[in-house]
Amino acid sequence: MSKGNFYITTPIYYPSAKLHIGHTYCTVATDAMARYKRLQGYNVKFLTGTDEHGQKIEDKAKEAGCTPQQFVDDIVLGQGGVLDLWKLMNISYDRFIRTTDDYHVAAIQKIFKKMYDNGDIYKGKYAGKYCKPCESFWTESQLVDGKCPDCGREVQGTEEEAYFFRLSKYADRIQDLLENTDFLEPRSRVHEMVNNFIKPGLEDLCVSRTSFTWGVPVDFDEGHVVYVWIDALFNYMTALGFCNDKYDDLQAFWPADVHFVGKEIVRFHSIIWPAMLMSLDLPLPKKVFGHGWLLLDGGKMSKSKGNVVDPYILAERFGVDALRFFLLRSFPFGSDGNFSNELLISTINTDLANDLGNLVSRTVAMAQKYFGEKLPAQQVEDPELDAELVAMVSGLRDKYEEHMEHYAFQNALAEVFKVISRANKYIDENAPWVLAKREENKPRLARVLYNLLETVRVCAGLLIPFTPATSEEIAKRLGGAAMDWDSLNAFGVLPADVATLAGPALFPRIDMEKELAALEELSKPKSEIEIEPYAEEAVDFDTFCKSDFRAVKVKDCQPVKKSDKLLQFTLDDGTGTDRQILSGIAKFYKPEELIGKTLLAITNLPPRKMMGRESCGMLLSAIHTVKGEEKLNLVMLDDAIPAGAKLC
Ligand code: ME8
Repeated sequence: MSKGNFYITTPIYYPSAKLHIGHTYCTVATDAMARYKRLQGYNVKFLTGTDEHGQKIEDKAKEAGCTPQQFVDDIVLGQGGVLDLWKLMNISYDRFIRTTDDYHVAAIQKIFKKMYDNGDIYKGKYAGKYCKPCESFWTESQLVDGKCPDCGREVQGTEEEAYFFRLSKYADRIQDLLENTDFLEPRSRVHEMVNNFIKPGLEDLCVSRTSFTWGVPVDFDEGHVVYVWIDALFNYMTALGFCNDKYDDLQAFWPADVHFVGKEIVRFHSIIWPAMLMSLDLPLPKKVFGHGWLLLDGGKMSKSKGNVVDPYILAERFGVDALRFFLLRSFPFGSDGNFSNELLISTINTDLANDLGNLVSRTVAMAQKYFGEKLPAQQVEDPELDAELVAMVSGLRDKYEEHMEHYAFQNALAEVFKVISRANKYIDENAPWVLAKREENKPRLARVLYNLLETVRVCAGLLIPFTPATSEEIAKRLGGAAMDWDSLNAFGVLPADVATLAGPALFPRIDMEKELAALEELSKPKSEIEIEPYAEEAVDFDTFCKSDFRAVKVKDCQPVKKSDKLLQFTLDDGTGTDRQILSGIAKFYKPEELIGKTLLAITNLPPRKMMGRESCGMLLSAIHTVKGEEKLNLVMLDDAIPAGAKLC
């Protein structure tokens, strides 16, 4: 029986560049929450998607020489794109929205018109500042040192006819919502919103643009496109069927239970979004949670700063579950966290390899070594030795739940790992290898191992939201153990004669030094240009000096019939007699562009026949590869150098 519906969303991502570990962080957190709610028995709708309009995308597409639609299609659907990344990271979204989807575009037009009709959107003149990277309008007074208060970059002055949304009208209601309800969390973000944006006076918001076209057209006023944030924010409702017939889930899932968003877009979600919903008399989402950033060297990762961390590389090297786990174990979700490869590796080694991995492999290995496939049902408890572990395991789910309900992933995981450490200590206290020495201790030994297997079951079950594939594997190793929500609050769910299955280490230990060096190597910017490897064999000076390099002038150059490679050169080599050289460069040059040029030839090679014609020497060229494509340039000398001049 479902406990009810639960609707959770990530921000929809700008496909202006490939996504990095910061984007992955938010999506993994949302996925963990969605899986947790499913585990509890909720009917979950998890929405993610891409926010594809706006001037930034239009500009990027222009730079890339394609249409904006082609540009976003490549980043969303292309190899290594958004969909690929979510598949790799095992993101269990139920719906994916693209703001270029027809149903969404038509819905946004209807929504804009509704607010125009109810008087909350009106036409005026916009004169102010615009930050293109943030797609944000600012007034002079909001700028910090004349720059965008969000990202610190230059803003541009703009003046254009535009539509405005009466944000000012909703200032009091929004302030009340923020201050007197738990709509926005963490609470620290409330003070920031109220003090920085509401108290100084909420101004009406410019909600249309005429200076670019890549957006949802205002259908009743040609030339205007809808401000990208209106287009983007309403995705949370159009994806359920608001103002469209594509879906029919609005009744069941709106209002959203929680929107997870990064801290820099809390303003849009906690001021503009509820104000627009108020304008349309729609229920407000129950919660907006503003998470912190993953920082690199103390600063926010961004493609433009060139300091992004590639989730593909990390997932490939460490495994998807290890990466997911690290992101939520290492940083408190509501605050910023400093990403580093050292922290990633040490988290994997400590928690996953040493604590969890060892507990699973030691326990299963001992169960098999001492009893074969199944534990014997005859077991002896020792209340004194067992009580603490059993109590910790039995109380774990409630503690974990308390933290998860507050989006405190790190604390929830800390509770699980306290129990895992306790279980490892329990192994040492009970020394199964000593018990195994005497037959009469076998029933006690069986109970010790049972308690450990039961501990592993509960911990692995509670880890499902974080490490879904590993939890599934552990369930198999415990003979297909139950890991449903109710079973995670009880001790003694495994049958006494549980069958175990051995397997390879869940998380092999990583050699920190070696791995850091390998990651360093991988993070070096790769040139798209490849050059030929240098010769390893030395050539002695005298041999080299025997080569006769001469400047030659091209008198004539012709294609060679039946050859798509060869060009035939007639060259002035300064001797008074023409020299003929054939060269396989037809792919790179048209014969006529070479006539008159001064080239470099090696002239004392023995003559060779090619396609029945004699070639007396070789023309020198420079070769390299760009993105796998071979490039060749003939070495051209200054035309002032006379034919026959010797190069030495
Ligand atoms: O903001 N650490 O899209 P976006 C943590 N299209 N989170 C990070 C991060 C980092 N280093 N870098 C980015 C947008 N993010 C809008 C959303 S919703 C209606 C429209 C997070 O692709 C960032 O905080 O720029 C934001 O929540 C999300 O990635 C999407 O960023």
